[in-house]
Amino acid sequence: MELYTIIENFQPLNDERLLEKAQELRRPLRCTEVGPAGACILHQDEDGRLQREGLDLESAGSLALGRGQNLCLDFGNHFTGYLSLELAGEGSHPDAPAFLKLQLAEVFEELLEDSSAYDGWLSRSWIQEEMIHVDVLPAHLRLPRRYAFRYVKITVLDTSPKYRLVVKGAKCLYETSADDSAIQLCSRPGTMEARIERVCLRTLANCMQDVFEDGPKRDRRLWLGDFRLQALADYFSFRNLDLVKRCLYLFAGTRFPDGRVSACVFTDPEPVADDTWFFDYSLFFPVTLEEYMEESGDTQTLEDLYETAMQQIDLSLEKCTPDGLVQEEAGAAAFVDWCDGLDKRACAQAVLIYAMRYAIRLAERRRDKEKAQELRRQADWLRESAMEHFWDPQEQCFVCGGQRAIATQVWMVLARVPSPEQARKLMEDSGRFLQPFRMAAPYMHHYYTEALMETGLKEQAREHIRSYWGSMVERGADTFWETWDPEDPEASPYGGKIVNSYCHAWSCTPMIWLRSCR
Ligand code: RAM
Repeated sequence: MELYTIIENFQPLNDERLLEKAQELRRPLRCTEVGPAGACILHQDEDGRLQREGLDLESAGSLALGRGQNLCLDFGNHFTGYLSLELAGEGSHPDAPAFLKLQLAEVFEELLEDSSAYDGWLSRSWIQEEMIHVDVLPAHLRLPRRYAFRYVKITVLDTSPKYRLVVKGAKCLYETSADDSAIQLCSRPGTMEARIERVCLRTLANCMQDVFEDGPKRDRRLWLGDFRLQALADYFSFRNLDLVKRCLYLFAGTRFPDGRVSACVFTDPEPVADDTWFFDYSLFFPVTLEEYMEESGDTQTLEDLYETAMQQIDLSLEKCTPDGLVQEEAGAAAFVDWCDGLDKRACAQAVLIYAMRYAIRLAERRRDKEKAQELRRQADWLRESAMEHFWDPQEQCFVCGGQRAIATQVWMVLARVPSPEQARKLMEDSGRFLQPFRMAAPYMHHYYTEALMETGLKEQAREHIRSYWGSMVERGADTFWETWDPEDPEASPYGGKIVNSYCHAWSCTPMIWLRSCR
């Protein structure tokens, strides 16, 4: 499913005062220098099978590489940062440039993929791969791009018959805005939960940069649905509240001309709203603001952003039919999940009702009684319509466009559309809705887990965390992935796994439940 919009001559509505506040909240990143922890060489055996030959670091640092040979470095964990290499020649004086191919990978399998075979709808420019000429040796080569990686493969495309190349050293300048100095694991050491918790923390830290990035490999920017979950996870871990605040101001500071909060904001060279709007994402603005208020009690921010928050609800209500249903077109403009063919109307309706609950709390904080009351009335109206239109009393579940999708049940439960008894029953039996519209991204699995928790099914929720997120850990994840379907490990929403992100912050949320001991 291709997911982007292009609006001709899009002119975002900028509020300079809010953008200035966002700029004032910029902080220098924490930088640490790290080196590789291991090395290997990849080569094909006589039967054409790929073999991985391990090397100690000392031998790797003196290995002379000629045409077609390679060296892979393993940094031992996932990092977001800058790579530099110490290169030298061995043999006669280099009489021709060293021509290198560099591949940086978050997971080892990425190194084995053939990037030229990628033919998806997302730009191939995200593939972390460079061809570089080094004219003079020895050289200190610092790559200008920031990468997200654990592994680096250096292939010598050519030197000359007179010399070979030696990679004497490698460094990564690791950057994050997360301070992990006071972090301790909450889960029992040695358990799967502890392993999941550790991976969650690493995932969030590596996405915490100048803003909460969705993923440091791709798209490296602020997406609202992702940001809401990152902010939540941050409250249970690094508590960088200034970063949350900065992102809230960015979303409010640059919007659609009619006031809608964009699905995504670019921050460089200047903050600017993307011309993409998702019905559900914009509604996470009031949700995220309310949760931030709960953590911070920062009344000035509420004062500055209240209007924008309320406007998201009002504009969404304008997209409802007179009988209290989200219009078809608006429903189709919701993201919900990377699940092909999912009818999203009911989910969109539920997200609106869910967001209104948070907006009511915001209105109460502002002592805006009239608004709170009006919102309550409207939410009841939407809830009744949802029940009338989507609830199937025979089957005791929600049906949208003939589908009994898990996403629909989950969002209706979270919106508290069914009664508590109906909701609990739905979630107890949620196994019957898992096919055919399977959840595709950990983002949807987060809301599934939340719905289990909400209905008091704590053990089921924990079991889901252990089995779903645990299956990524079992496959060696250092950080959690953007999309993962254990039943279809090769799936990619983009038409090729090589552009998938393997450190994606919306996947780090089990720590919310695993760290509730804080
Ligand atoms: C992906 C982004 C992000 C998500 C959007 C909908 O491209 O990486 O995580 O919010 O799509």
